[in-house]
Amino acid sequence: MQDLMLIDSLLTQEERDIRDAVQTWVLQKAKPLIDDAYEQGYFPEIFIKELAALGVLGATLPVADGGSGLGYVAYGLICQALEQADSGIRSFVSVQSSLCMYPIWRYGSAIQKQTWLRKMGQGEIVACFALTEPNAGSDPSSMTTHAVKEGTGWRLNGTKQWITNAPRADLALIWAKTSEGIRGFLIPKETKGYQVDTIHHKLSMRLSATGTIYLNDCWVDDAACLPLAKGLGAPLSCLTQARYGIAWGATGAAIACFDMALDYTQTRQQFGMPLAQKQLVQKSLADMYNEITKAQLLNLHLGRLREQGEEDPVRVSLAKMNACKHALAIAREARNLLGGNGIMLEYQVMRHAQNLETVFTYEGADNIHHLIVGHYLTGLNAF
Ligand code: TGC
Repeated sequence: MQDLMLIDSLLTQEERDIRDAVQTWVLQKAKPLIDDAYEQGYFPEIFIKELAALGVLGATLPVADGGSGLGYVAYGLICQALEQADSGIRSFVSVQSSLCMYPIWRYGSAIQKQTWLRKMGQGEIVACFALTEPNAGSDPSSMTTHAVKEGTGWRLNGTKQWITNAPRADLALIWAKTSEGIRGFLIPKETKGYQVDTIHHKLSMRLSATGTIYLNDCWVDDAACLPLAKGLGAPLSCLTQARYGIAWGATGAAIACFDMALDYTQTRQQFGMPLAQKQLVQKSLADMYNEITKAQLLNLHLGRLREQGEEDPVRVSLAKMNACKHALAIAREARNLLGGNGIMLEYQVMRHAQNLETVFTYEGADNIHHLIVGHYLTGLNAF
């Protein structure tokens, strides 16, 4: 995509290099497999080791803890480049990095960090983050999954739903109510009483493995509990990390749709000229480009603030809300510009539009982010 506002000049050489490396992987390795994987509904296993080799798992964590020591802007650019391919690939990386490695790094014991982080960064262990339940989505405080202290450990019961990576995960981070508030438990898949079902028949995010987790008298040792995670703020802090990556990722999907629409309308001849010569088409393209540019600048500014230690979940909500809303509109408009061809898998835009329906809703539905921003603006809690 053209860089009218010279956004590249705001990036460091290291940031451009990592983005370009991910874009090259997307073009050479990911794109050839995506259409089939999307249609069949599976996540190509080979991606896991390749993503690890690129250094994108746990990208912002210190190298000593199994990460790549990159800044937030570099991580954002990674998410943007990955979602230009498919939201499912960015989701895999988000869950592994922001929702699983981050909490172990921030809230885990030294032994938990040593046991899991390096292997997760190398793609040897895949993890999932289980907060949402069939009856506790936007309101995770109403979760019914609970852990009861028993001997030298905890006994867990409950059900978690819509869990990305769950069918493939070697390890699950389960959030459960305890007498001490909400706590996080690291549960290997072999643990007795732990069971996963794959959610089939999705019409969105077909490249991503999504599951339901059942905990039936699942007993784990005290060592499985994240010692520093106490209360709902802990899982929500992980969601802040993931939502930040989603803002960049959704913008990447929008870029892919814009690129396709621009290319298509420049080559498709109707009424004796390229579609792109029509005023209505140029207006659409200019509107799409405008929103992408604004989202890129907002995401970049947010990333720089975070690199300076300016953490604020409300800012992240604003960026997630903005990027998802406009990316979805751009994907739908790209589908419109491509006419009948827009519904075909080979033209990508419908796949992105389908994915963005999920991205718009998960890890904080659009309405939730509006209410978070509304709370900030008015001081009044509408939840
Ligand atoms: P509230 O009283 O506002 O907050 C409780 C405590 O948490 C703190 N906090 C945050 N901390 C860090 N980051 C954030 N984004 C935070 N939001 C709140 C808050 O300061 C407070 O701390 P403290 O110390 O005072 O206790 O909690 P509430 O119950 O009123 O809820 C507020 C609300 C609605 C905004 C929150 O519940 C929310 O964000 N809901 C949306 C939940 C969501 O995003 N769910 C998706 C879960 S992801 C998943 O499990 C499946 S999808 C992931 C995958 O792809 O697998």
